[in-house]
Parts: sequence; structure tokens; C-alpha cells
Amino acid sequence: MTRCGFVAIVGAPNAGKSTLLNRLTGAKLSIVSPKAQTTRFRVLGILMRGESQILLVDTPGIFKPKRRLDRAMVRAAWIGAEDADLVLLLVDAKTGATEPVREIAASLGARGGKAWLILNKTDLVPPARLLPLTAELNALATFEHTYMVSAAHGDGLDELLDALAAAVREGPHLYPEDDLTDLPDRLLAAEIVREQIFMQTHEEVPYAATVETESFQERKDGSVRIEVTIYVSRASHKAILIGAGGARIKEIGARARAQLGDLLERRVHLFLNVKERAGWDEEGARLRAIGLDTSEE
Ligand SMILES: Nc1nc2c(ncn2[C@@H]2O[C@H](COP(=O)(O)OP(=O)(O)O)[C@@H](O)[C@H]2O)c(=O)[nH]1
Ligand SMILES: [Mg+2]
Repeated sequence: MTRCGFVAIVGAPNAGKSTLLNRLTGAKLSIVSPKAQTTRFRVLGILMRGESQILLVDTPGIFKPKRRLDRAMVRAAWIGAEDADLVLLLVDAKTGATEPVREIAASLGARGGKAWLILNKTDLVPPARLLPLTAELNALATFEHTYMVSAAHGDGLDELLDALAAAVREGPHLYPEDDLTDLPDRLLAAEIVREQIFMQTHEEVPYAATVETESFQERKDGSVRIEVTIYVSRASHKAILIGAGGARIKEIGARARAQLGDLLERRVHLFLNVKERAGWDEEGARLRAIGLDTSEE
């Protein structure tokens, strides 16, 4: 008898949600950076464990939204939680039960549904801190189980995976067993470029940029030609992204191309284009282009 189910990972920005998804699937599906709010939409990771197919959903961090982009991101996170059979609340054990974490736990408690508590980054804290943190969070919502893991180092993940495999419902697999994600290659290309912007630029620049794949053409020689546009809201950001003599954009392109070559398993020709477009983060069409739903506004 096979099993299959959706499991959503929710939590505050920077808890390590995307790191956990990537580590469990063994592939870089969701982009990770030390900066908050890197993930902007739901990313599905397809995981096989024995006869179980675990459909793991990475979500944007839940925080107090200001821009229209932020509101759409937070909504995507909650929709991810609602659509799932099981929700994992991932908490950074180092920062602990901060106010935003307590609010998310309380909302989960109020919504009902199955939830597990996962304390992450256990490599950064003394074990004695973990039990009081577990007790504090369990007072806010009913968690069926608590697991303590290090998504970055892999500690505790085998136990977590076994438990997930046993917890998902009996039923047919919804995706082919060797698929890793339902993310289309065009979106993956844009995300890999966006990750390099997060890694290589600072302050508000990565937050004020969005990336769209304009064209994605498979060529006869087996390679792929990808054209990507980076939208920024200000001329000064455009200058920073391009860098002196084009050095920055060249480096962003070079690293993104290498990563895409690995992910797509073929030669990639990547062309980057930077355009200034004030207010893109309030524009429905731009938000939909990166996979966010703006229909509720
Ligand atoms: N030390 C340590 N760092 C981690 C762990 N998990 C994630 N991180 C780091 O935390 C930061 C945020 O991770 P990310 O997965 O992007 O968080 P997200 O915003 O919740 O998706 C990154 O710098 C990760 O490398 C962990 O288990 N231990
Ligand atoms: Mg993330």
C-alpha cells in the first residue's frame, strides 16, 4: 500500500525552511540566503521514503507585511499551510520563541489541523535550552510531535523523515517518483538568478528586485538559451547591480549559469538584462509573473 500527502513547512523568516526542504530532497529547489524573506512563493519538493511520497511545501516566511508583494507572500504561506495535510512549524532554536514565532504558533493553534513542532539550528544552542522552548511553544498550540534537527548539518533528519513517511495518508502517489519538484524550469532559472542577487548585493537592493524569465529555448545541440530580466525600482539599484564596468552583473550571470547547468543537466547560455521599473512590487502582473496570486486584492 502506498502513501502520499502534503506537508507544509511554515515559520518566521530565516528559520531555515528552505534549507530543510533542500536537505530533505537532496536538491537545491528553494533558494537560501542569510537574508530574511528570500523565498517568495510556495516551492514543492517531492520526496520518496519507502512506499511513501512526501510532498513537502516550502513557504515564504510569515511576518508583518507592508508592500503588496509582502502581503501576497504571507498569504501564499498561509494558503500553503491550509492546503496541507500536516504543518511543520519550523523554529530557529537560537532566536527562540520570539513574538512573531509566538503569533504564528497561536494562529496555527486557532486554525486547528495537524501540526508538528520542529526546532531547527540545534547545532547553535546548548541542548538544555531546547526543552523549555518546546514547553513554551506547546502552550500556544497542540503539536502532535516535536523534533529537534539541524537542517544545515543533517542531525535528526532521518527520524523526521521516517515519521513523515509513516504519517502521510494511504493513497496513490500524485507525482512520478523521480520528479523532484513541480517548479517549471523558467521559474527555476529566475530563482537561481535572484539567489545570486541576494548573495552578491546588499541592503535594500535584493528586496527591491524581481526576476522574470523572458525566454527559454532548447537548442538543437542540447543546450538551452535563457533570457532573464531583472526589474529594479530605482536607477541607483540598477547601477549597483551592473557594477563598475559591468563586473557585478557578469559575476551574477556566471554563478547563476554554472548552477543552472548543474540543475538542468545541460549547457546553459544565460543572458541578463536589468530594467528600471518603479513600483513593480505593487504591480499585479509582476507579482503573478513570479507565481504569486493577487486575486484577493
Ligand atoms: N547553523 C545553522 N544554520 C542554519 C540551519 N538551517 C538554516 N541555517 C541558515 O539560516 C539562514 C536562513 O536559511 P533559509 O533556509 O533561507 O531560511 P528560510 O527563510 O526559513 O527559508 C541561512 O543562512 C542558512 O544557512 C541550521 O540547522 N544550522
Ligand atoms: Mg526560504
